[in-house]
Amino acid sequence: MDSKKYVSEINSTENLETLGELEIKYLGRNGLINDLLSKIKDIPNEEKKAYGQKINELKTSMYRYIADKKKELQSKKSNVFFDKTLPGKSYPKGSIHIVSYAIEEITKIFEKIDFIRVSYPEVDWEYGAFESLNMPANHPARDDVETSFIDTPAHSTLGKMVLTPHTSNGQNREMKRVGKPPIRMINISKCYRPNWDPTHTPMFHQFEGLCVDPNISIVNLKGTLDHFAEKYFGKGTKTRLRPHHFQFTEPSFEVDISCNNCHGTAKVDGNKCRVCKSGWLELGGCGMVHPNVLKEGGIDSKKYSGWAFGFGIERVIMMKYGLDDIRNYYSGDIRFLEQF
Ligand code: FA5
Repeated sequence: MDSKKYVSEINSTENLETLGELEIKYLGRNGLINDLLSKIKDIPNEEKKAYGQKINELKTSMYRYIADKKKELQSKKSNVFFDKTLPGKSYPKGSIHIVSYAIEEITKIFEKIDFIRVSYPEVDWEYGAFESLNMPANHPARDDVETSFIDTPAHSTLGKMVLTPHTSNGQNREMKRVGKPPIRMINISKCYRPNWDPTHTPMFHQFEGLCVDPNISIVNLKGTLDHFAEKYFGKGTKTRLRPHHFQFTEPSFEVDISCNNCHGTAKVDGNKCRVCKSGWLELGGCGMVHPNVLKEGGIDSKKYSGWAFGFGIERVIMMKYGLDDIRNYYSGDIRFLEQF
């Protein structure tokens, strides 16, 4: 081959792509060098040695020219002018989900006052979800219209498997785990109920507080709720208890917090507050742990007393930011989620 031809071809290449093509053309599996080597069988024996040497020299020379050209083109590429003053490209930023963020905030508030964060199963036996909580077999919440049952064989003593409708199933487990009070639990987990409207989703989260020790009273409960309300919703937020009924607490209450929009006055600029209409917003349920629940957890109800509460995470977020439809949290609509 005319050596001038390949040298000028290689030297006149202006980019790495074309050089790559030339490398294949000369040195590739079906390239010129291999083609010449395959012809060695047709060369007379006495000329074979010289022929082979010539091809090897050609091959080495091609390698060298290609390698030199490659270096030259690469160094040209890295010398391309780079303007440091141009504005950078902005990439979309991710953020943690509004519910995960609230879980972190709530955990921190309770950990600071010595509560231990636990997360008990979201699939449990009827015993944990109802029986251990003083809820007899005929309790309406145990109906399959209210609770989702898992289609597996029932346990001989613990009953059927359910998707837990509340985090109160953690009470019995925590009493048995700790054994001897003091107990200060904050149980955060997923719950399931067949509901779908602006304030209810089939899957939601609750956080459940449980405190058991000697001489624990409603005063401790109210103090803890006030502390949480101020830390989570802001200074000056108050709580109030209204009598209610739960099977697992006696007495039982519903908890309200003062509305941050009207500061509990029910009026804004002389008009009815559009957020609460009454000065108060409902947070969830609470009460003094029923003696039967303590007994079932292996705790002497004559020696110890306790309180418990259970609130919806989606609900507290709604109240904090003045949102009106919790279904948006799970819509996957980035325009809604990226606001937080
Ligand atoms: C209970 O679930 C009781 N276990 C709470 C409790 C615990 C009382 C300990 C006493 C002692 P309730 O059914 O009211 O209570 O639910 C509590 C909160 O969960 C509600 O206020 C609401 O914020 C939230 N919640 C209930 N159902 C849903 C749902 N489908 N979607 C979103 N949040 C819900």
